[in-house]
Amino acid sequence: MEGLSERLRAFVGKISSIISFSDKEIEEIIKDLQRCLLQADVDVDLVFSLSENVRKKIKKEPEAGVSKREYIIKLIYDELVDILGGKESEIKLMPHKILLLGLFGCGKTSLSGKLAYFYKTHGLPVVLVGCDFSRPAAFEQLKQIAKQINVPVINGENLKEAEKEMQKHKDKVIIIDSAGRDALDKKLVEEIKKIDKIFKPEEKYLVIPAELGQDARRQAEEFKKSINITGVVVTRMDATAKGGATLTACKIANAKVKFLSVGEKIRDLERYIPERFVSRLLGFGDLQSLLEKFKIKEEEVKKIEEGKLDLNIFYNQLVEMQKHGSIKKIIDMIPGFGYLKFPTNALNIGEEKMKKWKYIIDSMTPEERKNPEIIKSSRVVRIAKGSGTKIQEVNELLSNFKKMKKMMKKINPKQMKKFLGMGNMAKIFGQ
Ligand SMILES: Nc1nc2c(ncn2[C@@H]2O[C@H](COP(=O)(O)OP(=O)(O)OP(=O)(O)O)[C@@H](O)[C@H]2O)c(=O)[nH]1
Ligand SMILES: [Mg+2]
Repeated sequence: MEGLSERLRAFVGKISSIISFSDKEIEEIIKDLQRCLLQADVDVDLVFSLSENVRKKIKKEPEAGVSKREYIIKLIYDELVDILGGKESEIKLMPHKILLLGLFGCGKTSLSGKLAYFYKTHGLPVVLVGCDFSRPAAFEQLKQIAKQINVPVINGENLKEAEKEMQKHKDKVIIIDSAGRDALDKKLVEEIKKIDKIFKPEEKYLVIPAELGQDARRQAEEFKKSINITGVVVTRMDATAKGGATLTACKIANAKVKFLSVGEKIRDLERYIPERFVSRLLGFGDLQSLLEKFKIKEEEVKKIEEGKLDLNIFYNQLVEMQKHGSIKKIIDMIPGFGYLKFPTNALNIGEEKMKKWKYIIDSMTPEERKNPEIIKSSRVVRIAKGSGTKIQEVNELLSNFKKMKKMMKKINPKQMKKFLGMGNMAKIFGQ
């Protein structure tokens, strides 16, 4: 993965050093991004559709409080997350059966042990089942692994008997290792179907080595068609630069990647979370704080939409609004908002007062900030004292907050969604 990661980090570094984003610079950014991905063996069509998406969105003006540079990096981050699988896919953290499938040497047997260890460390008991009948040594290999992590193992040579045995382990995660073959031929399909019919596993994971790159797409599609897999595990992520291409190929095949194997040791398994993966690719530190910023804004929007305005949000929104001049003028520009009779004088607050309000809010307990309704007179006195303000000033803040909350409730959610872009109230007021 090093190659792709290094290139992407250099690319993000370059964006950070750009001062003005003219059309020429923007084209240059898109070309650089294409180059990074194509060099990492990502499917050409996918790279071009990603660049089209970026091109469409990149010229949009960022929300207030977000710089163009931050906006562009977040945009690229989102698009990368999308081609690498999008939303993290669920795994079952409860007793269930998992059948592992895949061609020769893709890492099924070692994965059985890694998964067993993973579920054990999540507090779930595990049993391993050996269903590789092609080599006499296969069951021995599985037994060794089971011994290493101290879990029971069932010999699946006689499927019906093994199924009976499995009945005794209903409270466990049952992991079934199967035989590999050179290709997904008729015999392999038949064998897997038989196991599937008798054991009825809830999950059927196709195991794919990361070095497959773009070819993973065909393999995932074939397995999906003949065996109806429920997910993919990509192994040997540590051993090749093609991991990114393999993951995007799975996305094209519409096969959800559940885990990544990143080494030969029993602990070398991690859940696949596209967002985390992209964060690592792009470099953690900087990006984390940037994402945090967007996340807080998104959460604010959600709370406002649900009418759960609290004092923290109220204050942040006021700060944003003060940056946008006359609120009355802004409201008048939005169709349908005039009738709401916004208490605009309650929102146009001078710098001095904003400072005082900040002291007041800082003197409240987290509970009070979240739930200002609990602030009755004795608390008001304490807050005024703590913030060095007058009781009237605390009451004024609380009354403005109430007005704003009431006003938010009058706006219908559709209207709200439309105007709350990335989450600052200034957006409702148009700008
Ligand atoms: N570096 C690295 N090696 C791995 C990883 N996963 C598996 N291997 C190695 O790949 C080789 C094959 O692994 P197995 O688990 O035996 O593969 P298999 O699919 O069971 O093979 P067959 O049963 O013969 O089809 C072993 O040498 C493993 O140690 C990984 O994530 N990273
Ligand atoms: Mg094996």
